[in-house]
Amino acid sequence: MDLTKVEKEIQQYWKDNKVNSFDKNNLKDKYYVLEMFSYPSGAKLHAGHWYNYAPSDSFARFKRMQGKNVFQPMGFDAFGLPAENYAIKTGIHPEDSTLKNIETMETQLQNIGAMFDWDYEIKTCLPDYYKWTQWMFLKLFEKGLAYRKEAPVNWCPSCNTVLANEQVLNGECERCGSSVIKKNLTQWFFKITEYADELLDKLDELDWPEKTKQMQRNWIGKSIGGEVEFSLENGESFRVFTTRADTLFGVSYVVLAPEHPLVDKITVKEHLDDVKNYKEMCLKTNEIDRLSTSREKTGVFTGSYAINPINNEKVPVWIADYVLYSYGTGAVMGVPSHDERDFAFANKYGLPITRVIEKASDDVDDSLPFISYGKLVNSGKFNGLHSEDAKNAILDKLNSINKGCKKVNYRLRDWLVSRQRYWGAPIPIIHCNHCGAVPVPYEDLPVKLPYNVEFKPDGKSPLTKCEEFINTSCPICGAKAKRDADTLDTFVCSSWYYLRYPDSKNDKEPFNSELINKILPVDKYIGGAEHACMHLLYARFFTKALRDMGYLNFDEPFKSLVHQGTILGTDGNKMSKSKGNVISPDIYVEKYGSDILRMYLMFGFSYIEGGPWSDNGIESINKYVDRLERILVNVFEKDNVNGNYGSNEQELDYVRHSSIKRITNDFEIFSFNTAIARIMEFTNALYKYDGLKDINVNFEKECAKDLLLLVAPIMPHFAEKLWQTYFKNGSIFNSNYPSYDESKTVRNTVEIAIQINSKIKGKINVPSNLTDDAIKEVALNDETVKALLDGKSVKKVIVIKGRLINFVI
Ligand code: ANZ
Ligand code: ZN
Repeated sequence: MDLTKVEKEIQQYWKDNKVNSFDKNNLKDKYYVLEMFSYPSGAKLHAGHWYNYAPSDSFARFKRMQGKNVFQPMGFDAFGLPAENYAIKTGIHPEDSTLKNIETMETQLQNIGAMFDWDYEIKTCLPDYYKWTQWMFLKLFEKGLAYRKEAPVNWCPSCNTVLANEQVLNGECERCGSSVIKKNLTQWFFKITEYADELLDKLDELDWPEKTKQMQRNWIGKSIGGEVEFSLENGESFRVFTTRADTLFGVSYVVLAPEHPLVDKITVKEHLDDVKNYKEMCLKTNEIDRLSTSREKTGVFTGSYAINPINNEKVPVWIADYVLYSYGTGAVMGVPSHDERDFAFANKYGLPITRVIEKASDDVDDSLPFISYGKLVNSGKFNGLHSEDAKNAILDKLNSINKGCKKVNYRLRDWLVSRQRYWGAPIPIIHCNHCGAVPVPYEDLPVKLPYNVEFKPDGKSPLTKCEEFINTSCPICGAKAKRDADTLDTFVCSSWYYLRYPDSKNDKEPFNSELINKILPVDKYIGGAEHACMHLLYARFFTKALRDMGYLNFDEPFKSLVHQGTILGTDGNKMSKSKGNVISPDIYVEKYGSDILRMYLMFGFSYIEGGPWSDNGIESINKYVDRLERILVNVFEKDNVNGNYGSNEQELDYVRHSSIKRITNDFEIFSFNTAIARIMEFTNALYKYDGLKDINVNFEKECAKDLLLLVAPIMPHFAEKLWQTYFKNGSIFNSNYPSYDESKTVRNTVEIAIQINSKIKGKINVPSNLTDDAIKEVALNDETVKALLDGKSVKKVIVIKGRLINFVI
C-alpha cells in the first residue's frame, strides 16, 4: 500500500472517531505514559527526536491494546536560554520564534501518527501555564522552601546569567561552554536540601535504571561524620567537618578555605601579602579543578595556630584551595598519614606526618611509628577500638566537652532558581522599601511577561529596563515598589508539568488534587539519561513538597523510568545543527511513510543504546513490509475453509504462541528490535505454512490476524488500514492484544533419522506425540525429504516411533 497516502487517511479516521482520546471517567485501568516534553529549539524535529517519541508511542499503543486506559499527552518546554540567545542573534522575538517552532513541531509529531491526546497539550511559556508556575513559587515561599540570600554563585560571563550547580559541567557553562566564574549575588533558592534524606532513601523503591539512581545518590552525596572545634589564640574558634574523627590524634595542621571569613582576622602581618595574593588567585579557579586529586596542592600559612581539642596540641593554620568553602564547614583538619590530599600537601610544605591508625593510607610508609589512640589519651579508653567505634568514642568525648558533635553532610546544595534573563516566568515578588520582599497576591497572578523588552543582556536582568513592568506598588502598604526583575530557571516549569497535563485547562487551580491523585504517579516515564541530576531530582522535590502541603497523596512522580539511547549522525557524533549531521525525518516520511521510518528506528537500534544513523536498513524494512502485506492480504482474501489440526498446524501454532509471549515480554522492557525480529520469524512461518498443501484456512486466518495485531503498535497506520479493510469493527486499537497459551509456547519435537532403502540419509525434527501416519505426513512435506526422494515414487514407508522413518523406493 502507499503508506504516504494511507497515513493521512488513517490519521483523519482517528481524529474523526476520537480514537486517541483518554477517558477521564474510567480511571481504574489508567496507564500514564509520559515522554519528556520537547524543547522547541531549532525549527524542526530531527530523527533523534522521532527516536524518542515513536517507539515509546508504540509502547503506549501496546499498553492500550492490553486493555489499559492510556494517557499519553504532549507539550512544550517553551521558555529558556536557547530561544533567547537565538533572539539576540537574529533579532526575532523569542515569543514569535518559539510559537512558530511549536507549530512546526506539532505538525511533525502529528505526522508520526502518535497516540497523543492533543486536548491536554501544554506550552509552558503561555500565561495560562506560567501563572501556576508562579503559584508554585509562592507556595514554596509560604512554606519557607523558597528564600533569598547572598551567596557566591556560578556566573556565566557569556550568557550573562547565574547557573545552578547542576548546570556547570567541568567548570563550564552547560549551554555555551564558557568558563564559569564565581560572583557574589543575592539570589532565590529552593530548599531542596530539606528533602535530601527522603530523596536519597526513596530511590531504592523506584524502578529506574540503576546507573541513574546511583548518579542521584552521588549527587546528593550523604556523608556521615562529625564536626570538631579548633580554638585559636585570639579567642576565636572554627569547626572542621570530618568523616574520620578516628584520625584526630594525627592532625598536624588545619586548613581554612581561602574564602573563609576568619582568614582575614587571623592572618598575621608578615603573611598578609601572601594570603591576599593567594586569595586572588583562587577566584579564578573553579571548584572542579580545586577538587581534582591529581592537581598539585598549593596553599599559604596564615601565621596563626589552633588547638586540637583532643590533646591540646598546637597546629598551624593554613589556607589552601583544595578546601572548598561551600562544603561542610569550609575547613578541614589535615591528617597526612591517612588522607592522600593531606599527605601531598604535608609533603610539599614539610608538615609533620603522624600515623595513628594501623592501616595508613597507601602513600604513607608503614614503618612510621604507630601511636595508638589509647597511649595518647592515657586512659586506655580508645585502645584497640575499631575505627567506627573510635569515631564514635572520640565524637562523644568532644561532645561532652562542647568541642564537637556528630554531623551528617550533603553534597547537595539548595537549588538556585533566579535567572537574569528575559525568556522565563517572572518571579512573583515585589520589593518594597518598607515591607521587604512581598509575594504577589494569588489573585493577581499571572505576573505577565511583557512583550516589548530590550532583551540584549548586559549582566542585569532585561526586565529591570522595562519601566511599565518593574514599577508597581506594594501589596501590603501601597508605597511605590519594584517587581523582582529576575525570571525562573526553566527547570522550575518542568518540575511540575506532569501534574498539569491531566487537568491542563483548569483555570481555578494548577490541578484538581482528587483527579491527579487518581491519574498519577506516571506509570512509565521515558526520556534522556542526561536529566539524572537536574530535572529528575527537581521533579521529585516538587512532588514531595506538594505532598507535604496536602495537594498530593503520593511520594514519587515517576514509578518506572526508561532512558532511550541517542541517535548519532552518520559521523558518529550526537546529532546537532552545529555539527551539520542532522537527519531530517521528513524526507523518509515522504518517501516511505512514517510507519516505515518508525519500524526502522525500532528495528535498527537497541532502544536504550541508540547508535549512528545509516540509510541501509530502511530499504529492507520497506521490502519486508511489502512482503508482509502480500502475505496477509493473500490469507485475508481466502474463503473460510475449516481443516484439520495436525502437525503442520501445531508447528505454526508453536511459532505463533511463542512469538506472542516473547514479543509481549520484549515490549515490556523496551526491547523493540528483538520483538520485531520475532514478528519477522512469525511472518516466515506463516508464509511457509501457506505453501503447504491441505492447509487449514480458518486456522491460517487466525494466525494472520494475530500477526496483524502484533504489528499494530509498530506500524499503526498500516495495521489500521488492513484492519479496516478486512475486519471492519472499529479501530484496531480498540481490539485486544493477542494472548498466548503457555502450553503451546514450547516446541515438543524429536529428532528422527530419514532412511532411504534402509540407509541413513538425513535427520528431521517432528513434533513428539505424533501418530505414525502424522509423522509420515510431516516427513513427506519436509523440504529435505522431498529433495532426498527427488520425485521418485515411494513403495513403502516404515516408521519406528521416536527413532526413524524409512522410505522404500
Ligand atoms: C580528616 C580526614 C582524615 C578526612 C582522613 C579524610 C580522611 P566526604 O566523604 O566527601 O564528605 N573535607 C571536609 N570538608 C571539606 C571541604 N570543605 N573541602 C575539601 N575537603 C573537605 O569527605 C569528607 C572529608 O573531606 C573530610 O574528612 C575532610 O577530610 C574533607 F584520613 O577529615 B577528612
Ligand atoms: Zn510595603
